[in-house]
Amino acid sequence: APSRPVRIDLVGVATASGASVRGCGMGPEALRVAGLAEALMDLDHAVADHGDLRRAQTSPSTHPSSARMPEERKADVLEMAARISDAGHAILQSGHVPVFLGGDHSIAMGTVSAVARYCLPRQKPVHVLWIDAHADYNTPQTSPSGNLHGMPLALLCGEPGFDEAFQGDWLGRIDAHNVTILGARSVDREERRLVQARGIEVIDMRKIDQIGVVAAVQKVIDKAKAAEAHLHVSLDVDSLDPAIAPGGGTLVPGGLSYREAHLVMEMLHDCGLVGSLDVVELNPFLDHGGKSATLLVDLVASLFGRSIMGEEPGPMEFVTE
Ligand code: 6HN
Ligand code: MN
Ligand code: MN
Ligand code: MN
Repeated sequence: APSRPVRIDLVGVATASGASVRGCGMGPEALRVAGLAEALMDLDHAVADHGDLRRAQTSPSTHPSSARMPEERKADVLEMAARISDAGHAILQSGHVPVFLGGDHSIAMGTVSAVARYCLPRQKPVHVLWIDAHADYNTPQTSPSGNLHGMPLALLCGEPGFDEAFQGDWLGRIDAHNVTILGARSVDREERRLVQARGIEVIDMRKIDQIGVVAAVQKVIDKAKAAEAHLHVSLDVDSLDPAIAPGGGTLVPGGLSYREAHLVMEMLHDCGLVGSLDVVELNPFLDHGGKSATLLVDLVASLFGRSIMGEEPGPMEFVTE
């Protein structure tokens, strides 16, 4: 995100239809309570809160703990994705920076498609930085759970195996070579095979332990900078270590530390390439006294320019055509 004040538009997406654990539909409200808008305004950004996208009716027969995904949950996800895509596209057209507050990670079908719809016709490539314990690259064939929050990247990268119901602006919008997954430590067997076959860059926790987050994030920044790309960051709360962020439905031990996560965000701020953000999978029902929500707010603030000493990060290296 640029260091100059920008206009940030918050879009809540109150849904858990892509997940099997209930509660992340309350994520947007918890981020508000934790002071997200105030933290951004404190950095001199102009913030508008668009409220929440949510379905008018939720069928009581939608049972979120079923082993296989019921058709009705799939319809929820697809309806929301279309609405998110339109809302995000309008925000980008007005020159503002959209920050999407999830909601489960299936909302990225809509958020990334909004960014692609806006950028690609303007010859602006899109690079997606997926910060997550998981790869979210399952297809309906490979998914062990049937949950759509484990599939958005596969859909966005045009993976075969999604039926006609999945037709939409998101399908195949992203080149697998323009995706980096950071923080992974739980990838399903068949999912791993697909990720490898498509050449998706995965900077997993082992790699981070070996090279450090600075080198890891610099790789992403260099790539995005060389391509003169719009960088879209999709931040899943479960990328963080469960000890510091317990508020998620699919926690995996061994995640990013408080300091690593902040450094990632500070570096992303300084690169000036981030033009849109998702904050997803926060489950206030599972959180401990707002701990995860507060941490996410601090991380978003770092991404938008908060620094310890409050100094300017020096001249921004904007790429000129
Ligand atoms: N998320 N790989 C597992 C699945 O069910 O496909 C977990 C997915 C988690 C999704 O955290 O956004
Ligand atoms: Mn995810
Ligand atoms: Mn995850
Ligand atoms: Mn390619």
